[in-house]
Amino acid sequence: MSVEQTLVLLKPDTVARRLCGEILSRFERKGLNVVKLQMFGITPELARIHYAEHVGKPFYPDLEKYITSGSVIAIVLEGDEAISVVRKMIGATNGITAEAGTIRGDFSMSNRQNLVHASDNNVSAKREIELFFPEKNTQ
Ligand code: FUP
Repeated sequence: MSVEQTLVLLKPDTVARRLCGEILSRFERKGLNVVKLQMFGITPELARIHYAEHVGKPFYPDLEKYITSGSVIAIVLEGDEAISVVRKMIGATNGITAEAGTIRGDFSMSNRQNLVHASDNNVSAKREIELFFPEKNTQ
């Protein structure tokens, strides 16, 4: 068992629907620690870096429109096996098929407006934490 950090984004639909507290509280009640947190708007440039693997796919233009449509909250969560624990808690990409009891399964009916992003492995966690919380901006 190893202590890991993972990057979570509360996407614009979470902010618009006032579900930030609900979702953050699930992570805290589970036992994960919030180590960094910041609210800001994602620019199209940042969206293209964050979602690099999806740029060029048919759904990318709508994905970029959505993720840049309002404020997001970026959070670094830390805990034992945090990456897989958080992925399990958020559920499958599509809210319609996501298991009940997961965040997307309980609060989303969409394949795009699915409330949260979470890093899916060690490499993406490191990359995404550095992208949203660059060292030079932290103390
Ligand atoms: P996930 O890791 O569950 O967030 O899902 P992916 O990395 O596969 O996709 C990233 C985001 O692209 C999803 F959160 C929602 C969006 N998406 C679409 O808008 N349409 C699709 O057909 C698939 C994904």
